[in-house]
Amino acid sequence: AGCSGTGDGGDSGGGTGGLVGTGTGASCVIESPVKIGAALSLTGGAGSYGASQQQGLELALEELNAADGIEYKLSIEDDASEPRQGISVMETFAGDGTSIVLGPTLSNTAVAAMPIANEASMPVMGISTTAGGITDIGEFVFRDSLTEAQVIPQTIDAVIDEYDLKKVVVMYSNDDAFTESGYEVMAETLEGTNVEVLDTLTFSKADTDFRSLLTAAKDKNPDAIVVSALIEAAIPLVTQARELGIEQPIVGGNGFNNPKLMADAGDAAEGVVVGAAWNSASDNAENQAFLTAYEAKFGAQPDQFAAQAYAALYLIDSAVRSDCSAERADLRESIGSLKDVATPLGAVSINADRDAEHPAVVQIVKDGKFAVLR
Ligand code: 1QQ
Repeated sequence: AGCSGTGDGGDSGGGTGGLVGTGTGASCVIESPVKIGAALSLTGGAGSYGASQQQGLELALEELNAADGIEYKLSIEDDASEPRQGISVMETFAGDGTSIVLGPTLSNTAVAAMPIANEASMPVMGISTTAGGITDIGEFVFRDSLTEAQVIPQTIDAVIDEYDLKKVVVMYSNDDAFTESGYEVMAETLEGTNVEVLDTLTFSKADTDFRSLLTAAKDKNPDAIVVSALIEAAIPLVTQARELGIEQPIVGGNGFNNPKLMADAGDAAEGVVVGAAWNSASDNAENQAFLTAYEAKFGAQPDQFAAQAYAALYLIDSAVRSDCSAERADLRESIGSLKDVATPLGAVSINADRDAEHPAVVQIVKDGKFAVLR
């Protein structure tokens, strides 16, 4: 098979010679190392998500670089969980010939930083961003992370069914792009059911004392509390809810998909329900291989964020090999055409909105671990 790449992809980053190779698929050979950037929250409030993402990427990088024909060079930079730092990291990647950037970790940072990539005609792929509208930033913006809108409705439906919910209290932090977007999906989903929303309580993502809000919630006597929060708020919120005697199910959005919840909240996390983009128990071959390799490399079990990061590098490799080019413009086309790529997340396709499609799962914390609710 001949190479379908056509030379200059309109890339202004410089240093892109040799990014169009010969052959396709497994036989593709690209001369220059393919530069992949990652803007991850290694410090700051989202640091626990970023640490998992880094490990997922490092494992995939090692595996992919063992294959013939393409060498990937991965550069991971800390976005510090901050939009400003995310912008600065993205500007550096846009100017240094990087083929594609993964991240930033938070939607709140992504909405500020991804426009820089899009304006530079450099593909960028969110690997944990779940707020609505992210890929609307432009035609170079992709993600392999399912959105809140793809996960929350089935999660709420499952909880209504499982616990025969009639009335809930909703809580969310109203100063973050992801938590606000997650709240909107929760509210809309609940509106389409017979469940009554007794109250909606807001807080800041920096808050750590939820006792007065939780007392107000408890006084309403809800059947469950539905929460859109990042992990740093979720941990004290769940802990204090149980301390105040709230035994009802707590239903969380993507921010809760973090084993730090069980590590730090301990028994209080039991019974928390959360929709997830990755089923750790999935017996598909890619997932089983991922679990084994991750455990061997890091001596720990991966979480959803590691799985999504790992899957993203495989999606990129699949795209690069499909037309044997890592030029930015070619990559934009080839990522947009990905269909049914086998990953630990299941078979991933990129849809017309440049979002990922693959199965989701509803999980419940049981004995300190995420288990499948349904
Ligand atoms: C977002 C999220 C966070 C939980 C990512 C770590 O889903 O910011 O979109």
